[in-house]
Amino acid sequence: MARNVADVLWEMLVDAGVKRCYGIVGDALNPMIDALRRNGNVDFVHVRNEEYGVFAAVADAYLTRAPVAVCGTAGPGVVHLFNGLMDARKEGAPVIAIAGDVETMLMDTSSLEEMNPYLFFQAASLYTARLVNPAQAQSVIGTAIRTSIIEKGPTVLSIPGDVAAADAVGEPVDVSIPAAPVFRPSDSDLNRLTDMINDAGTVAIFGGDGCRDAREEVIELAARLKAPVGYALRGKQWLEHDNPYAVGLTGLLGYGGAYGAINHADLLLMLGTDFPFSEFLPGAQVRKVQIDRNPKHIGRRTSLDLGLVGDVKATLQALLENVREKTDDRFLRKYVAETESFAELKQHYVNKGPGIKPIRPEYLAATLCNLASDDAMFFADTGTAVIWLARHIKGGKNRRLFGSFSWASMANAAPNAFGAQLAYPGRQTIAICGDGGFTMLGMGDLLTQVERKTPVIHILLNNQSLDFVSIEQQEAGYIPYGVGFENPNFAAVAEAMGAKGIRIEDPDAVSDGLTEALAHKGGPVVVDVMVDPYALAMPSHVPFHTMKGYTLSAAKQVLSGRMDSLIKTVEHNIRLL
Ligand SMILES: Cc1ncc(C[n+]2csc(CCOP(=O)(O)OP(=O)(O)O)c2C)c(N)n1
Ligand SMILES: [Mg+2]
Repeated sequence: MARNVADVLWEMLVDAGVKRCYGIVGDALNPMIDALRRNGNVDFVHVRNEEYGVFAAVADAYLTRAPVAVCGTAGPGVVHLFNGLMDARKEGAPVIAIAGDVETMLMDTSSLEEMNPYLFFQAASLYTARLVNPAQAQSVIGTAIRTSIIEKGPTVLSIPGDVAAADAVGEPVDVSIPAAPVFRPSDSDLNRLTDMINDAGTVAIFGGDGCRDAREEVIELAARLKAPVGYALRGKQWLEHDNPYAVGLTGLLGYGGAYGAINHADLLLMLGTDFPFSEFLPGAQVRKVQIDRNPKHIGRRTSLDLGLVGDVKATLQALLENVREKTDDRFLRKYVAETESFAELKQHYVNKGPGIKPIRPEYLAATLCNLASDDAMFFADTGTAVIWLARHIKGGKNRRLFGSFSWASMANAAPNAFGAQLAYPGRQTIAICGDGGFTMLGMGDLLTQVERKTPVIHILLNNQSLDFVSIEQQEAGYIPYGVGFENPNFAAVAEAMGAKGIRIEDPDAVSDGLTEALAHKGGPVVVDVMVDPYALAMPSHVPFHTMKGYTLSAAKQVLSGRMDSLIKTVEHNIRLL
């Protein structure tokens, strides 16, 4: 049998490091899947929903930094890829989508399952190509691979079945991926930055995911400048653990002294962060410098005194050669002390947890954190799970914390954890899921996990509501509406699906239930935990409009006769309000 275009595709993807392709087959993809089978080097991960496959691929690609393929067949299969590809774009994951396309003779005739991939993928994809001629293959596949890896995001190859099955043209080509280039600002800009730092009385650092490879340099700079280090959620796992300069997170999930430090320093260094909540960043009273490898991030969240383009690691390495040591550490000590005192407040429901029913999610998360292994990988659904992950799951050198932190889609945690488990078989992998998120996407593909025997531990926050939105509604001054639903016993559902199910209703059972779940081998576990739907988390800094919203919502709830739920919220959170 002659080599066809689909063979070329898999040869090149394997050459570039692709080990898995998540997706669902279909007419347009059949020649592609047949070539994958013949190639033998790519694990085809047959999922029940393409979207689950892409969220799995995002975590797989983000954690391993290797490209991961996903596929969906023409039309509806392709459409199911979209949400996950947006996530890949925002989280910076090299995912290559193979989108089935209608036969070339049917293009632009509005035929069955036809759609225009250029228009459809425009918002998500860094590069979209439609293969209409076998002679394009090497060049467009190479471009998709290199773009995805170097620019860290999704690309799309839209391939009609007839082109995939057509004879290949030309000889096999190697896909050579250059190692990451050294990328830093010019010497003259670095000199300006050095002068600004040397002139400043107090300096604070605020870091994001761009500090992934620069932890040592950030800590060295903080030590030199006596600078408190705050972080965005995506910076937490790189900057918080074992860091005496760490002062917590800012934003609505915030804790510790980060907000104060960032807003009261003479000079703020924003490193590798595109933190979107501008109201938590200082105004003109603080001089601001931003360093990021992506020029689009520079200056779009707040005004800057200096914006530099480069990798945080390479930039700080160069900077550290010239920047002078500061001796006064009072600013640093003030915000480290504030962080320590907020930590006590944060512990309130953890300490009281054993005696409170329904179970406080703080207690659940903190217990999970203590029982999990040092190299556990944690994933949180968008929803209240992210709050508890941010506040009560401690990172570590070998721990990983991931979620849909920048795209903020629901239902990401279970597929993220599945992808991570395939990438790192046997490593402890924990998905903290909302009941809304799990029933949206996770539950159907629990069957995939049962078949694959992936030992992912799903911790379900069973609060019978879209709790995060309920909090948001109250924050904005609305009466909670459209947020409640009824649940089955998820442990029983899991057992019926062939997984292990554990139901926890009492705080006394939390520790044993989690211990049992963490020790389970040979397949997925679902821990169905009845948690307090009225738990809410206040940030360390509460913006005025948030307080105003709560007061307004409380007033409306009283007037509309919903005093009961209001009393419950207040009763349950009296220490935090
Ligand atoms: C796909 C999608 N739909 C809707 C939203 C808006 N949203 C954000 S969090 C959330 C609630 C999540 O509920 P659940 O999974 O039960 O978690 P909880 O907050 O209750 O713990 C919703 C509806 C979203 N982010 N993504
Ligand atoms: Mg919920």
